[in-house]
Amino acid sequence: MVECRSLIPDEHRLIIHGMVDRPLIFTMDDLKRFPSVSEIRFLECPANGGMEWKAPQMEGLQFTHGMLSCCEWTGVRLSTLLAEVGVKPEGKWILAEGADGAAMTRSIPMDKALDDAIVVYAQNGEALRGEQGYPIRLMNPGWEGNTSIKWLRRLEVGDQPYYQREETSKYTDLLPDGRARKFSFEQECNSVITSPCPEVPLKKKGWYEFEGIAWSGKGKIKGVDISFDGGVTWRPAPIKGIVIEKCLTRFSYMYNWQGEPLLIQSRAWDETGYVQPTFKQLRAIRGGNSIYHRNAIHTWKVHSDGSVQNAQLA
Ligand SMILES: Nc1nc2c(c(=O)[nH]1)N[C@H]1C(S)=C(S)[C@@H](COP(=O)(O)O)O[C@H]1N2
Ligand SMILES: [Mo]
Repeated sequence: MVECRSLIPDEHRLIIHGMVDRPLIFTMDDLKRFPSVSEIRFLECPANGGMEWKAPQMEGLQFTHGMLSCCEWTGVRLSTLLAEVGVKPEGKWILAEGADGAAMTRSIPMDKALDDAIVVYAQNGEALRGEQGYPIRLMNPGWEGNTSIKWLRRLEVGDQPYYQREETSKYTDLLPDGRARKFSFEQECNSVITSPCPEVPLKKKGWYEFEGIAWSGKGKIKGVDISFDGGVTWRPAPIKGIVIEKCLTRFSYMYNWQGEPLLIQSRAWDETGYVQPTFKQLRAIRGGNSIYHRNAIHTWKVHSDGSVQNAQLA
């Protein structure tokens, strides 16, 4: 086995500069001396389900909703580091830069940086893995995953957004009138039924616990409804376990299946009152050119043999 590691933690540095009083270079030791926070948060790529805007294409939950995770992140609040360097009054945006070959960059508004953004060095109690940004990454809770820059090496404070590739040609949504939605940071309320699903068919008649997950980048999940007839009628699905803001939240519903075909859907809403839209409602405001931010109510078609298929209703 060849060990392939691009960064040595002892040598890794985070530089914070630009419109600040004291530009500073932080070593990993420096970062670990600051007070730490540990928070459970989901992380979702805004392209999750992006193949599905035009038609159901992907035969499986992993491919319609799999760009999503939830774990405990540990690190230093970005606001703590910014207090150390002293942001000048004109500092309103931050360019976050990774140390990968692409030196991936995103512009982060100062409000988020001073709110709940974290420079993380651990995930589920162990050092970040290489794929997740070792030794440090930016974590923007509830925001599109693309903004959580891995292998973080530089933060530049400026007075306006930097309009980098990942926020112009990518991660914008082309609307029907030709304008583009940009800086669409928040991952809006979404949910999906995880069992049954194409990978988890129904094997025989009888009682099943239909299960799923719901999440919102704006806070806590308040409730979830489940439908068995493609959204004609809805029943409340009990929430399971602890509800944490910006986290995956479980729901379930006991169902006695007797071989009838079903169109199963879940519809979640969050503490802001935002309700997950139908596909029709989402298309009415975004059109059909988008790739990102497809948080519409999802449909699985359950056939009488128990197999489950990805479906879309007009
Ligand atoms: N430096 C750097 N950071 C990055 C990326 C990258 O290519 N380079 N990919 C981004 C994208 S598009 C997403 S969705 C998330 C995925 O994070 P995960 O692999 O921990 O799920 O990381 C983001 N951070
Ligand atoms: Mo992504």
